[in-house]
Amino acid sequence: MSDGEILFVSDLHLDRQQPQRTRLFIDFLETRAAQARVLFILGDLFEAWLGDDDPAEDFQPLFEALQRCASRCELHFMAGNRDFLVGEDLARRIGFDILPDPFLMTLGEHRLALMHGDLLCSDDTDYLKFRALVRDPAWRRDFLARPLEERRQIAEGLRERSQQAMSGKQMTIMDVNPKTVEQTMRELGVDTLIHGHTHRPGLHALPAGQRIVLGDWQVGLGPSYLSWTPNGFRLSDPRC
Ligand SMILES: [Mn+2]
Repeated sequence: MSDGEILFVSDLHLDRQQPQRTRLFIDFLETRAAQARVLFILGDLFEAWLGDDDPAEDFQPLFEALQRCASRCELHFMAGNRDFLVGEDLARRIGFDILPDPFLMTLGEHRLALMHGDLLCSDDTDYLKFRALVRDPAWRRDFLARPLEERRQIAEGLRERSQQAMSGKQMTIMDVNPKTVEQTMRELGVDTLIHGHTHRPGLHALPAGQRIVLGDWQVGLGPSYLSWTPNGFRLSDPRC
């Protein structure tokens, strides 16, 4: 890849009930990201996405800002655990492509793996079972064939169950497993791993290289993003 700034964000959790958060991201797209050459959105752009046939009128200003962004720079999206139903229709509508998880790339002297991060939380076996189920093409087809309102109810039920399950889990279970991180980096042959999902932004030096964790977005805190220029990586998060 040639020179020019590359930005990485994740875990915006945009929600129709929280227009301020969407506004914050639109501002970021129109200001900070306007000069970037590439923008990666590494999952959980939406708090929930139930299918591309949802007209999502409330998100129209967001879609327009993303379209403007995609017309200026390369825009890439990777699904998170909350928006894994984003499909080719929305991708075409906005102008991004959908990356596999993990996605490998080279940046300067670095060999990178980009991930959402949920696969690294390997102590949470219940969640990984659920993930395998909902990522199955047959499950996806069946779910998307149901009326939108029914999908909403199913998703609501799933979310309640997941919140109950989470409240009984230790915090360490919901963080990455260090052995899984080491093993993943070794197997993929990378020196840099970039992911979100855990909402624990930070830079971690490891024997295999470095792990960079993107932060979640909160209205009171402001934008959280990672920037790469030929001078290196810079994590910009109000908590770091
Ligand atoms: Mn997530």
